[in-house]
Amino acid sequence: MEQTNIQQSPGAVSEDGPDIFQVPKHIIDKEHSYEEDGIHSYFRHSQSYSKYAKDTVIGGEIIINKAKKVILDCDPGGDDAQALVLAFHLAKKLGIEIIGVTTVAGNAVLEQVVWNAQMCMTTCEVPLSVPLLRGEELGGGVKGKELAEYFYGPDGFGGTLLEYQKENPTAPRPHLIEDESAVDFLIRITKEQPGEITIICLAPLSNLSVAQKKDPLFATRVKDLVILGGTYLAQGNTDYYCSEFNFFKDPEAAQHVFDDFSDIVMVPVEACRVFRGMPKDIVEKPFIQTQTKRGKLVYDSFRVAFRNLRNHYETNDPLAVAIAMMPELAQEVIEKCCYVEAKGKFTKGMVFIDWHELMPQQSKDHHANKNPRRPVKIVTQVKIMEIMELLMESVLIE
Ligand SMILES: [Ca+2]
Repeated sequence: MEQTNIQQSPGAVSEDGPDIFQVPKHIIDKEHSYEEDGIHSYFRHSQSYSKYAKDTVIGGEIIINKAKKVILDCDPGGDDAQALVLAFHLAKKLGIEIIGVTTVAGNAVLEQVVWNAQMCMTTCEVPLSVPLLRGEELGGGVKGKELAEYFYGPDGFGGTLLEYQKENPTAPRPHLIEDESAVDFLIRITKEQPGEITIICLAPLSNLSVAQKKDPLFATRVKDLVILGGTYLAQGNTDYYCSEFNFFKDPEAAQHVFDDFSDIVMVPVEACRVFRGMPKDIVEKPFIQTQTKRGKLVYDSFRVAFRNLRNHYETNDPLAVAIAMMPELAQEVIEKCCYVEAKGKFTKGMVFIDWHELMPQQSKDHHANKNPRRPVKIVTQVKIMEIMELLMESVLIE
């Protein structure tokens, strides 16, 4: 039996053998000591809340499934590019099957996002047998400058797409786009392979929400979701402060997904701020332009964001890929029931967490509660040095 080099609680081996990861009850935070110099005060503040969160870990082991078959739902996006490069690298390395790539508007308008995904897949030399599907426009009428143009550039990709289109006005589009919509693909493929597919969500959750509305049994056929998004400390990255970008852009979709899906791993934006606590020369390594095509893609797509971050690299999406494919990279996980606020002057897109477990939870008898809900596994800290090594590895391999 293949063994993972993680610390497991006694008696933690499940019938699924090596394909699970159980977070030890006693959180370990001794492997890495980051230099304190330069740590943003915001980051330190988050850590103090994180200590509070540790005290509220519910009893028993927390299990995160290791993905075997994956759909990448994305909105490239500079950090999506990094995430896709990492995903295709890890899939090949670990024998994980990538079933398809679905797109959704988010960092840029849908058509630009599809183009950017095509460029990522071509650069990663993804075989044409891996389908790319066009997804949904955002709910709520979010358009134009309300996307992330201010952060990643006018094409969501550091200007790379616009340059490519200008230099190659008649070139055929890279990688095929299926005629089937992302929503129809999600519904169909989960009927063909029920209970087998993990969806790694790197974007607003519009595709999942629309699929669930179209087919109310869709959620029951998805193995689990690993979502990059949301907040657990209400320390978001949008103008609404309490919400994270992906949830803010389509809060109704996020609410819908948290209402209907029962197996969710959430990597919230606060966990991604771990980059702020790292020495600049280390955090820059995977992003510095390398001689490989993948390295150039990552560098170019992120160059505007780099300037917006005051010449510092910080990325979100790759963390969800890493956790889905290598759950042992989770440093700290808590389990709490979560709800998403779709409206509110300050709370649009905010995740409400039932810290004291006062709301009804899903019990073994699913009919025991009128509003059953299973706890969400919230990854609050990751093993960032290992992830940095993987990010570096993913751009160095041609
Ligand atoms: Ca994204």
